Amino acid sequence: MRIRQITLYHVRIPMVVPFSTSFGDMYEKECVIVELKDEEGISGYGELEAFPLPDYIEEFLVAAKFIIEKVMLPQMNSWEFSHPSEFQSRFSWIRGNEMAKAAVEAGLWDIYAKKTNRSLQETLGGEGKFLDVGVSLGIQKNPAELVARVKDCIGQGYKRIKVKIKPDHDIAYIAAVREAFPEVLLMADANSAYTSADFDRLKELDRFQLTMIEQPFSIRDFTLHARLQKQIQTLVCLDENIRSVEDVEQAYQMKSCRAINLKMARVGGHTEALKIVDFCAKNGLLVWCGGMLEAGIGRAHNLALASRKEFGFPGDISATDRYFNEDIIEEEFKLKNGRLAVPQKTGIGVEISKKKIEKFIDSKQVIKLG
Ligand code: OSB
Ligand code: MG
Repeated sequence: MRIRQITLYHVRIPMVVPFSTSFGDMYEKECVIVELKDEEGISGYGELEAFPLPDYIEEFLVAAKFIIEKVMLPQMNSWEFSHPSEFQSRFSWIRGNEMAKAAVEAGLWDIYAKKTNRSLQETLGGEGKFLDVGVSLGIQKNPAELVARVKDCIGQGYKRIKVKIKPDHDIAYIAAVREAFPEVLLMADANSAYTSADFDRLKELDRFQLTMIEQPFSIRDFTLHARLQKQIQTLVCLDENIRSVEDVEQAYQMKSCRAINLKMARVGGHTEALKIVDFCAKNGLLVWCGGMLEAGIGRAHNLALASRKEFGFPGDISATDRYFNEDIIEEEFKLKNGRLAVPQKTGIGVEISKKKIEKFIDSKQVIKLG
């Protein structure tokens, strides 16, 4: 296979409610939809999930877009591949920049699935028509407000609730939710907001039967996470730290965590994600699918991957209406009994809506390859 043309659609989609984390507030989903076209005119789609600022991890949107446009694409001139996994070795010389790589690789997987007449789900080894999913709630003004939002999500059928925390917006909030909903699958995500000075605070969270605490410490730390995991019953989960299967191995060797939030965008694509899934399954780490407030293309990719049976826990893959009034694909992901349908058509199984993209577009570039 050969890629002949690439289109980059830079879009900004307003969010239904702002999403507040320890690193900032998000009012819209700004991302780049990558459309690859091969020599037979088949299109494959990926979504660049890097955020506008380097506040979640180091990678950020214009830098990632530059890497795709000015660094990777010129090197895809006359590049032939027979399987999408070849992309990883082709671009292994580019350090980091996992989200840029994941966006392009995702398009190749979509084309490959379409050419072999299979769904992406089947291509990635997933199964089942529906998937249990959870919801991730941003930091709220006060505990009562959080309880109200949790109640609403449980009412809608979500199977698991994640609550964003930061110092001073943690124990009272989690205590209130746990008191109101003693049975709900509940977890907390700190997005690296704590330091070694906060150990006692974090240990206090151990009494709320949380299923896990996600990434309390800094994005390169394995040592403090290991020290915490030794002192609490609750699983420590790593998110920002994990960019490759080697990072998962290091976390495992150092006992830094017992669970992995897997975002294919953060680890450079499906090829690396599959290696991580395999490593976790073999070594008894709980692996589950995280989210980046994806638009429709990214969500379809996540659903296909998360339908692999190794994913033992409902992911951060909520229905479209939890994020947006309108998305950039024709379909809407709707919650049914706390589950989302995994697209079953060939490829990613969803269609870009050029009309909807038009509403949200910032800029569009078409690049032809030789
Ligand atoms: O840490 O998992 C995270 C959103 C933006 C940035 C980081 C994270 C998140 C989420 C939202 O928790 C998950 C989702 O619903 O997409
Ligand atoms: Mg997280």
